[in-house]
Amino acid sequence: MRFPHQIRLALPIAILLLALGALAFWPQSDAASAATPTLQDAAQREFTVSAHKYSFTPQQLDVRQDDLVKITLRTEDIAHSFTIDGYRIAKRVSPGQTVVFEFRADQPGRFPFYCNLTIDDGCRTMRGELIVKAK
Ligand SMILES: [Cu+2]
Repeated sequence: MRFPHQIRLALPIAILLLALGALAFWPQSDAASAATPTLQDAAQREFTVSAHKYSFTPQQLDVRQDDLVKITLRTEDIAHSFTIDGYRIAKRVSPGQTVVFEFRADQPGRFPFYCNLTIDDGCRTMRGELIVKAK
């Protein structure tokens, strides 16, 4: 009567070994590792943009395509906005406030930014440019 007892022990162990073997040969997902290098090449770029009557400082933001761009926006006087149509960005900042936002500069090219608020006529002269250099 020893033999059946040994089988009862051996069976779970065999199943366990088979399961471990299957895990070892489980196909690795290449999708994630293939997509990562592109973004790893990209840098995070940080800018502080100050809006005031009637311009932005700085007026030009230079980044490379796929950079993660982080902008800290503030105003030195009245409310202003930082608007880039090409990236569908429109951020409003009030006095005493700081607005922080991020976007991936995935499209190369030159993108004007401006203040779209109409409270003050002078705001229409507020212009700048985001330049995204192609990879
Ligand atoms: Cu403005």
